[in-house]
Amino acid sequence: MSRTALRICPLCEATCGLTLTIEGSRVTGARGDRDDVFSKGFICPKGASFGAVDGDPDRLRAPLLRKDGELREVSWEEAFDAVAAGIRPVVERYGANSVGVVLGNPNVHTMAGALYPPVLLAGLGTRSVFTASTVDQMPKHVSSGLLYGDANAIPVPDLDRTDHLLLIGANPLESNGSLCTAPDFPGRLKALKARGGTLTVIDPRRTRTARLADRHIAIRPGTDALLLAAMAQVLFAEDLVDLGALAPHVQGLDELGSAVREFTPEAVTDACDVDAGTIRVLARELAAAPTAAVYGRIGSCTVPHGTLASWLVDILAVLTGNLDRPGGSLFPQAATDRTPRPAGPSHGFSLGRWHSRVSGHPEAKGELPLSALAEEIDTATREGEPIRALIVVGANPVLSAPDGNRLDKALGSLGFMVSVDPYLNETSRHAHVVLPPPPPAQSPHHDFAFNTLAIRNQVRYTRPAVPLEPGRTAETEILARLVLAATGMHGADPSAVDDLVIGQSLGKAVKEPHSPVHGRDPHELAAQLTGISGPERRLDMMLRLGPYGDGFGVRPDGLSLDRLLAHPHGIDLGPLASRLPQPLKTRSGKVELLPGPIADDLPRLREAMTRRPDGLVLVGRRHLRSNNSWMHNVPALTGGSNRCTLQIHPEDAERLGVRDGAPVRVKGAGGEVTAPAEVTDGVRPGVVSLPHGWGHDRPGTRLRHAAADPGVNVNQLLDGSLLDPLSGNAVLNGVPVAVAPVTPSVTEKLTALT
Ligand SMILES: Nc1nc2c(c(=O)[nH]1)N[C@H]1C(S)=C(S)[C@@H](COP(=O)(O)OP(=O)(O)OC[C@H]3O[C@@H](n4cnc5c(=O)[nH]c(N)nc54)[C@H](O)[C@@H]3O)O[C@H]1N2
Ligand SMILES: Nc1nc2c(c(=O)[nH]1)N[C@H]1C(S)=C(S)[C@@H](COP(=O)(O)OP(=O)(O)OC[C@H]3O[C@@H](n4cnc5c(=O)[nH]c(N)nc54)[C@H](O)[C@@H]3O)O[C@H]1N2
Ligand code: SF4
Ligand SMILES: [Mo]
Repeated sequence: MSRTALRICPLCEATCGLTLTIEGSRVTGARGDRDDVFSKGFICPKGASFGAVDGDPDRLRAPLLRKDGELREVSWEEAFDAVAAGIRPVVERYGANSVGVVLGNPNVHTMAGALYPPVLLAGLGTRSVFTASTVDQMPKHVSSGLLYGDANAIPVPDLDRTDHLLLIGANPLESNGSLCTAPDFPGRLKALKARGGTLTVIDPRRTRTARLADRHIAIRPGTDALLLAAMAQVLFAEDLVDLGALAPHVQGLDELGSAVREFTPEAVTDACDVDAGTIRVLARELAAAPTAAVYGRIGSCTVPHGTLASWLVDILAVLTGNLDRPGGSLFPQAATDRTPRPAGPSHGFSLGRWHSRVSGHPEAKGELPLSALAEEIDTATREGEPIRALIVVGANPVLSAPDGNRLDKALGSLGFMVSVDPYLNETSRHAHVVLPPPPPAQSPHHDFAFNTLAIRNQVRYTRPAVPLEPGRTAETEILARLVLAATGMHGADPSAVDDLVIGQSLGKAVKEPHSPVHGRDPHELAAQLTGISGPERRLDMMLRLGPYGDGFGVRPDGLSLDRLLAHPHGIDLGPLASRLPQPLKTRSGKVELLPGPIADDLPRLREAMTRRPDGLVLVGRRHLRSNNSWMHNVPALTGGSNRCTLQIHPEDAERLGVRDGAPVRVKGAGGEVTAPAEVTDGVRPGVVSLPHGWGHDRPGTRLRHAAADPGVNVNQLLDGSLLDPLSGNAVLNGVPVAVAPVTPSVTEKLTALT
């Protein structure tokens, strides 16, 4: 007998609602939930393979503990005893900073990842914090922090209403979108065109998204900040700046105009390899469109001027009056956002409050660059202790961060490491303790992060689709117990962590004059919380205190967990709306158009204007049926065009003597890899492309399918020294490489002859 259950898909940022078919405790099918208020039935091949991802036989079932050098299954008690024994003495002897924490991408796709890492970091008090953000979107956080005073205030393109979309370094037809949560992103782009709108794509590759565009600009990688600065220059020079309703909310317009003056289209054309006339047209089209949205993603962030490019994306929106207006880019308002406080000057955003020990990288948003993790482990300095113990939650930096080989070695040298990970993979194989979370069907889901980035305000929650298998521990409980073990409270009831957070949050809320619960008794409020678990009670609290909440009875028709549970397909909260000046937390209370750190970084951009290196540069790419480093173990999602090949333009291939399908050697500052060539004019001349997340050939892993077609680790080509200085983000795109055909060895030649 089969049944169905709803589950929000955690496999990418689009957060589609799925209807799972379940037989016993096994997920045997998945289709789009037509009644989902947001995704309305959309599903992609990854979502359709939810059952295979969920039921992967290589998923770990029990905790592993290293004994005599070997990882063996143990009980949860034994595992957490080992965690406490591994971490506490390091904290006590060497201080909190000698315990590192690494948080990977899947934390934004689980409830556990949203609710417990903040408590872990606060409780440990370590500054050795590294996340996937610094190989991803940290430049956007820094840009938002500087412009708006809040690193998490990220405007998203109003896809469904815009007349003109300028899309930079993003390929949503493969990625399904990022920092822009939109189920069926491809369908929404087609709808934009169908209603007479225009799509411009800037990408060194002719991607599936670029093929949909009215105009595709194959820019030279790493030069978007120059192109965007030139567009801003044109807007000023041609008197096209029109702030519209934004005028009272911004400061520094004249200074901005002066700052971009020298970035004329003629000055940047050689560096960008885009002709000056085209740059002028791009600027004029943006200004002329009734509404327009500018959107930049991976290709605009993971580059040497990532923060400047991210800043300019929003600057162009401001200059054309498109920030904070329907059809432009808007600030979402999620159901679990904090109670909006009245607009006005605030604390602002600071960078570099402390620095990394070895290379002196400034912190950004409380984090150090993931590129610096290896050196923080393997290098002793006088400034302080190296990292001796490491807590890794849902991260595989051996494949996702630069120079995996060095990191691999560094991890192997740690006194203690714990990984919360469903797989024994390239990173978790180094752990002394592996704590496997249950598969997604056994976990509840709410998108704390992605609802703050969604193109429509809405809220959904799904309880576990199947009960926890015997012997499993919910990831929320795993992380709560990890918090306790790491902070000296090992053995306490895990619900103590939730009670602590609830007590603190309510205690704070009742003191805030703008809170609906101002002046009330926090204990009385806590007693009103519903939910069958600590995490549900926390969700209930956040919903009730949030912008649409019932305010614990103040607004009886407002949101609460009970109300949400009564709407299993979610609750629509309406289209995005203008919100300024409320979201601003700058010291001036305005959008600060030319913040000091940005102005100080412009000379570096000026220098880039004159550079036009010859030689090949490397960019990445994504495939619809893949996800970073962990989905190559699912047969249904591998094969076909989802392969780790080096894409190279026919002209470059010809010049270098590279044949389609033949192995080529790629050499970068951090090392060398060999991959089959894929000769295609889908990449522009001078650019080669390898996808990331491959290289599943290390010993001691348990990824049987992935190991059969391991691919190579593109990040081995990087040495980790290239960073965007403001954000600490790794440069992953536009990296110089040398490419050569692999010359057959004598034996190979002989074999070919026989
Ligand atoms: N060259 C290059 N490198 C890149 C990128 C690029 O474009 N080019 N992209 C970068 C980007 S944007 C990102 S976000 C990073 C991603 O890199 P990571 O942050 O390392 O994330 P993933 O590879 O998605 O998965 C990390 C780990 O999470 C585990 N995992 C899966 N599901 C769960 C779960 O439910 N709970 C827990 N606890 N763990 C789980 C997986 O087994 C895996 O070991 O890679 C970056 N690296
Ligand atoms: N199928 C699938 N979906 C995913 C993921 C996945 O691995 N697979 N990963 C998820 C994650 S963690 C993220 S962060 C998002 C990322 O979402 P996207 O940003 O859409 O990711 P990509 O597909 O890597 O697109 C980046 C594009 O930038 C281009 N590019 C490279 N360098 C430059 C440059 O210098 N300038 C310009 N203008 N373009 C450049 C590349 O050619 C590429 O097409 O996707 C998410 N969704
Ligand atoms: S688009 Fe993303 S969220 Fe939607 S079904 Fe596919 S993987 Fe899941
Ligand atoms: Mo990412």
